[in-house]
Amino acid sequence: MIIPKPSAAAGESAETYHLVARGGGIEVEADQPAGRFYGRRTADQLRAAGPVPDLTIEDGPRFAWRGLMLDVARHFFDVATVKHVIDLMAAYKLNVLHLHLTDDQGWRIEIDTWPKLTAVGGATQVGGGRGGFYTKADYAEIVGYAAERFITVVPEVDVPGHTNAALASYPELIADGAPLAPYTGTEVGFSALVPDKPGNERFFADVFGEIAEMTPGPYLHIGGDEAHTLSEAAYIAAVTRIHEVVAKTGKRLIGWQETAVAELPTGAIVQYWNPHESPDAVRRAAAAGNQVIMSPADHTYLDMKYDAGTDLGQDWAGYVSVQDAYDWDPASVIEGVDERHILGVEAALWTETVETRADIEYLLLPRLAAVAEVAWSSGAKDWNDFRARLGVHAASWADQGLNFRPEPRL
Ligand code: TNX
Repeated sequence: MIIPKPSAAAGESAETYHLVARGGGIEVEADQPAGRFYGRRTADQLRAAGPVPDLTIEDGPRFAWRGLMLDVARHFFDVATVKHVIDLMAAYKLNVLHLHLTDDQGWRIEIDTWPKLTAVGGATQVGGGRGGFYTKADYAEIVGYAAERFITVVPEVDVPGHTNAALASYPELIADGAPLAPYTGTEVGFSALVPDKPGNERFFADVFGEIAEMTPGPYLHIGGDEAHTLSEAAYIAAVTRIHEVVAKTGKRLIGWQETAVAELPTGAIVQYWNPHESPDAVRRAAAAGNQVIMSPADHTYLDMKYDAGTDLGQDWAGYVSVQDAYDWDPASVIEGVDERHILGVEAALWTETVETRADIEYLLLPRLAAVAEVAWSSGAKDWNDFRARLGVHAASWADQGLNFRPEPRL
């Protein structure tokens, strides 16, 4: 039986719903369309579990931000595949698709004023394949498909590090001028826009300006991770400048945890990810009123292997079993970063090892359902109860022909 845990937030947000099952019929009531949508998703799960007993559910989310990040830079995924991921998210009431659109291995979004970003930077990917990119029309199609499912798309252009694809496209403007080869490996941290190059200013303004125009949602993600070749001073200067440029677009800024070493503008959001680094700067940012998105790699990095026997994936943050993805509390990850500082939870699928739709499915299922429950439910979590409920999901994934990972002890 799949009965969502009642949430403390029930009755308080546009996403809450009331569900009544009587005599096999199910009725959903909600104040707002999003709540109605989520009520129907719960009804889908109830029906998938077999004959529906009489019951009443009052439900609403613990966190406003329930996300999945998809890296389309390391390997490119076409619009149809992204829509498929959106469908999986919608089934579990996730509401933010964060697209990691640029990295060393590829630039995946059309920018009219800098056409070589996609012509050159978009033409390859990890392993040397053809890569690809989204035209503005493709991107609008993704944004529209997501919106119909109450999912906001958050674009990430990762700067100033993770920028080999951009540097190789315009070496004379934003790099040191020497020709740069496309990068098809999987190292991180070796690239950065060269400070003080005259092209940087226009690059930031044009790119973030066009991205903002393509984005009906309120957020822009500027990346900011792993710029290891820059001095701390140069890094802070770059991030501060980028913040100023993005502020002009009127969008709300998000950056990976590294950006918290800079002075963050009011309203900027920090995304925590690396359990190997000190969370001090994130704690300071939270204390200063900046909200935090929780993506601790040891619980939410769904590109980590499930265990030693998993072919796909990485293991730098350890293995992430289904239980690891389920059994954690976002408000207990960083001392001093509490419920009131946390905007929400986001899973991440980096794609260095991920090439196909089937690969995506295998790493997401069942762990995406686990992280989704962490983000949604404020009831006490019980791993054995979740594991038992997963059996119903697994049967439905099998019916849909999805390539999920069977939990050994379901
Ligand atoms: C760390 S998470 C990265 C990514 C890699 C990922 C692989 C983050 C902000 N940076 O560049 O793809 O690990 O797990």
